[in-house]
Amino acid sequence: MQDKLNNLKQEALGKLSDVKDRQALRDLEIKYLGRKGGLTKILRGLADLSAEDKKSIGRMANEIKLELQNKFKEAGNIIEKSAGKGAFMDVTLPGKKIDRGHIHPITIVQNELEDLFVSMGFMILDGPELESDYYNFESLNFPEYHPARDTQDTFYIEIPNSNPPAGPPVGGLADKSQNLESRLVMRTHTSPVQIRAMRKYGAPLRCVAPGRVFRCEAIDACHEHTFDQMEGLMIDKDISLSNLIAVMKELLKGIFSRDMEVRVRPGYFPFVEPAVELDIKCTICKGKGCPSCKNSGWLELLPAGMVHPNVLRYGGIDPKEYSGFAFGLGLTRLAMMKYGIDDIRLFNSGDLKFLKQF
Ligand code: FA5
Repeated sequence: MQDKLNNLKQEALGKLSDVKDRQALRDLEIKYLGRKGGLTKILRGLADLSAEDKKSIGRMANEIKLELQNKFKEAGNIIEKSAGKGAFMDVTLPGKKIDRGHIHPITIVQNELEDLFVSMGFMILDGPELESDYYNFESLNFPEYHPARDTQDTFYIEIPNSNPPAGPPVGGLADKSQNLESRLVMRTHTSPVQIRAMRKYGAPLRCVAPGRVFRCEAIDACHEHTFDQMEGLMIDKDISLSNLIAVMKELLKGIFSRDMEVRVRPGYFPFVEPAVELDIKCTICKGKGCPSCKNSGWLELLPAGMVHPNVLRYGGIDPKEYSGFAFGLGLTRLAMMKYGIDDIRLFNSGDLKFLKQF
């Protein structure tokens, strides 16, 4: 048995000196030291030996096992080192691609519209998303009791001792600004920027105000709780519905670069009189009816009208001298129609498969 062990050791060491790679080393280690390897087979014979031989042969077998394990380890280190030395780097291979961010589809449409309106002499304005009840409703001719408030439900937040607005309305309207300025809402539309702009810049005035708005909504393919609008306002002497229609046409031509089928119907908003609703034929179903247009074939896109005299007064502008039009474009829906997106929920989904298409 001693001879067998010595032979196994010599054979293993001889083969080890020829090994050049990791796989061959692993195979050799299994062949001699593995559970079914040569050394284990020899050790099975220990059972037939006397107690004394068992002791001495057992010790010898352990020493050989330890020696071989060390030699395999050394050989492994040498192989790893030489693999590192000879490693080849191909500097002509393309590098790791770094993912670049890109512009969100709503921002693309917003940027296009901003360029268009700037070319027509409009300013681009911004307003707070957390807005006062006063600017969001009261000064837009929605008094506290007005049922039209129900169409734009949102969250109310009470903040005592906050700042009052810039100044009282002109023309004898009750000034409730102190009370209503301290009651805040997540703005339900971009229309409050109308009053802010009038008070800051006076008349004449041309501005658009894009931004995010919030509503307590039942969500579906064409309704979100958080979506984007773009407010438009033009105030000057002798502004009429014809000016409004001309600007609406420019807007649609600029975005779609083709004639779009639209319909105009009477609308109602307390802050414009008269009010119109411009709907666009659904580009998803081509007017046949689908979930994106609530099966009507048309999508409400652009409500508008002539600014109500009370709103001009709240803005500090004399309605006897000036008139104006305003519109509130549904920017998110416009992006749906422009790109043929059939579900509004995709915009805020954070789904990269969707976003990477733009
Ligand atoms: C308003 O918000 C008015 N402030 C618009 C306005 C401004 C009228 C100036 C007159 C003068 P309305 O609630 O209809 O109106 O919303 C305007 C547009 O926003 C709609 O035509 C629609 O395109 C879009 N919109 C409304 N609710 C949602 C919603 N839940 N999800 C996505 N888009 C919506």
